[in-house]
Amino acid sequence: MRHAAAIFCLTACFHAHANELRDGPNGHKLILINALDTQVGEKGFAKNPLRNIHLAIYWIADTETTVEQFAAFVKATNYVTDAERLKFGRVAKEGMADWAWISVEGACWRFPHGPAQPAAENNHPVTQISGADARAYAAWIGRCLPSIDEWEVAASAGSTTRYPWGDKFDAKKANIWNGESHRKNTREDGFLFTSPVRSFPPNKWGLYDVIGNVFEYCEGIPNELTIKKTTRDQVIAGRGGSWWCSSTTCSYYNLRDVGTMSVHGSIANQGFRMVFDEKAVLQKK
Ligand SMILES: [Ca+2]
Ligand SMILES: [Ca+2]
Repeated sequence: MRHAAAIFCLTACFHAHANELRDGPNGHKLILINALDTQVGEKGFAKNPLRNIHLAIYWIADTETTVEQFAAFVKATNYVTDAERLKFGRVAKEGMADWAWISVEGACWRFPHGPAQPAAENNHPVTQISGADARAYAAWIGRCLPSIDEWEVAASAGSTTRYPWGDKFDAKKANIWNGESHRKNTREDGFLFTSPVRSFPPNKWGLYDVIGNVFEYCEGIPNELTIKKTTRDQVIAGRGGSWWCSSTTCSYYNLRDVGTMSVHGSIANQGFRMVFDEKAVLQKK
């Protein structure tokens, strides 16, 4: 199997000591990732081939960006998201066929499943956020989104396995779609859509929900698309899968896959996690 062949994170990774936690801007709790030389990717995997990388020091949020945090950004800037501008977002409901997303008028970060459905709760990850919206938040807060490599190193936390806890999926450790199809969700993990951040155990370095809950935007074009000269103005990467991913549909709920989305698309399972540099951490807002 592809993941079984992965050789990842040699000794340098285990010296990262990524356990210092600090308060960052806008309520973000940040985990220190020291500079390191390591490996990411998977042997023979075109989207994310095995490669040596060097990363400078960075801080990464322990959770996905929440509704409350995004609301503070909107309050400070009067920012209008792509879904609000276009007046719709993409929504999936239980009972629909696999892959059958629909456009719902008025779906946006405040009402991710549409205005007729409950409002987004403050302690859930914000969704119906396009890649462009996530970049706008990141520019406001002082740093870009994580790179594909920064996300993978922090999410893996020194692990060489497919999931932070091992190679076998465990429904009690991440929020995905439980069931053989989207016609029915067994709710084995306790949640149909998003879950409050920190509902599941963190990885070894303290990051929550790296697998599942919301798909997390990352900067960088996956390897196979660089060949087609795709640019960051067209697509943005996504990692870790989401509440919508099931074993028979989306394969992205693991530490190695890399997806892509249209930069201005807004969907109920997409969100983001922030990274910060030293300056932002020391001069928190
Ligand atoms: Ca679930
Ligand atoms: Ca996630």
